[in-house]
Amino acid sequence: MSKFSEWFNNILEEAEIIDTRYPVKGMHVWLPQGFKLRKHTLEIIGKILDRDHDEVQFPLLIPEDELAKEGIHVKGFEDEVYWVTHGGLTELNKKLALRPTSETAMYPMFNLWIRSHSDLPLKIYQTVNTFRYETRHTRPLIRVREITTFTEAHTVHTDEEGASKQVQEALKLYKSIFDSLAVPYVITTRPDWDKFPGADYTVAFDTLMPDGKTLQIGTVHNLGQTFARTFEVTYETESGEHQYAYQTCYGLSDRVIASVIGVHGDENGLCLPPAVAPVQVVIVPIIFKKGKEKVLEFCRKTKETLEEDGLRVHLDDRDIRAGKKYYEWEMKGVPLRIEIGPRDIENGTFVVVPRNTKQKEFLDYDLKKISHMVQDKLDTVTMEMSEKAWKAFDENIKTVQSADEALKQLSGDKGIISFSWCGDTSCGKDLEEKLRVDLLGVQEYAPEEGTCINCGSRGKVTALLARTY
Ligand code: PR8
Repeated sequence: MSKFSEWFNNILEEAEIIDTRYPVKGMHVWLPQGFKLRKHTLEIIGKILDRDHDEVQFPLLIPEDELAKEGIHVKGFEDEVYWVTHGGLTELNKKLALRPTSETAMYPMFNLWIRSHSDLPLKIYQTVNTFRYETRHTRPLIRVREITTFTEAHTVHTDEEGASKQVQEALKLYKSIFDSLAVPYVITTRPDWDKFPGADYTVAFDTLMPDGKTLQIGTVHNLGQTFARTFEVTYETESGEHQYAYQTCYGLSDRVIASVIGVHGDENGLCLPPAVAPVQVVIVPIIFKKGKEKVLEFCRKTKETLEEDGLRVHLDDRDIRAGKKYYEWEMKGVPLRIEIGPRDIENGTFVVVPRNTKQKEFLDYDLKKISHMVQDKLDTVTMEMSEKAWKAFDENIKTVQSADEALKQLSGDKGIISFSWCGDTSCGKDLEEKLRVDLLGVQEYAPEEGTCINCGSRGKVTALLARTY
């Protein structure tokens, strides 16, 4: 196990995010702290999607014949599907699949819903659990067999242009989601051999974990007309003709939360962006025998005021050493600590300590302005976390001129490697095999004039490769 894996597994337990001891491989229990983190993350995702998608919910079970309808799609998922074969003791006439994703659950319904061009575009999403019998090494949140926060959006358009515009729109939405979480990313168009089963093309977001391996944290697929033809998703044009629609879909998973934990964490534990932290501010009273009640009263009033202004605050008035409290809340990743002691009250000040820098600062205590001041500090924390994460990320993207140089880089710090590629499938696959890496894909807007680092012919694109999760 790598050092990062060990850190990751320990922090999930110590910070009470999930319990991995559930007796089904790849399926875990969300604990109260983790559930809050999950809830706030989903709120961000939901808020952004709600701008122009409608939320819906489809059943978990998909009839075998629907799942099997789209040949390429089912081939891509056939070894990952869990099946329900019995209802009690009765064998079912038709097996039912636990959804690995919901195209084949939704599109037969789209066939019923969509009649005319005026029904389009259709843009929906749902946040549900999906099941994939992953055969590769499972890891909590990163590769699970029950994905518990699968947020899948599905859109339908009258024409090709509508679908490709939607892909760009989805990329924008996902950028703003990851930006809110201060998680850096690269966006690439996946090579053909790695696209979503049934898609015309797939565009993916990848971030970098501290061990130098990339994690795919979101994907946007242009489905063209493949599924529309299979499921008869048609509409009537203005002139009365019947046409197949164009579709896209895009999805996020528990990996979004894994990336927040992995990207920002440090040797002291979690470091959570304020937007998703279950507790945004912890108040630690500095108590001496004398004046204890007064300090507590100040702390309570501060908590009340901050909460009234919409912040998530915890007052830690346990009768234990302040140092022990600091350690615990740092480990849990609370973005800001406030300390109030008798001397602060005397001086009309209070202390703030941001989790990301741990630099103590004295501020003037004014109950009327305190929420504003604290919010300001939290905004600074978000900005600094984002800057730090992007800087580390950018430093780990290296351009190489040869396959040997790529190999050397991968055996050291790993990270992401940018290189000139001819774009040929057999060359790309050969490179993947030789270097034991994944070709993430082609970077957008990066036409390249160099020489392909593998076959030496003309480089047509700038591509990225990395060791991946
Ligand atoms: C679709 N259909 O399904 P996708 N554990 C955790 N996260 C995972 C796992 C796993 N086992 N497998 C995939 N993901 C499309 C789009 C509806 C929505 C995450 O696409 O198969 C990955 O981050 O690419 C992936 O980008 C995302 O789910 C969507 O899955």
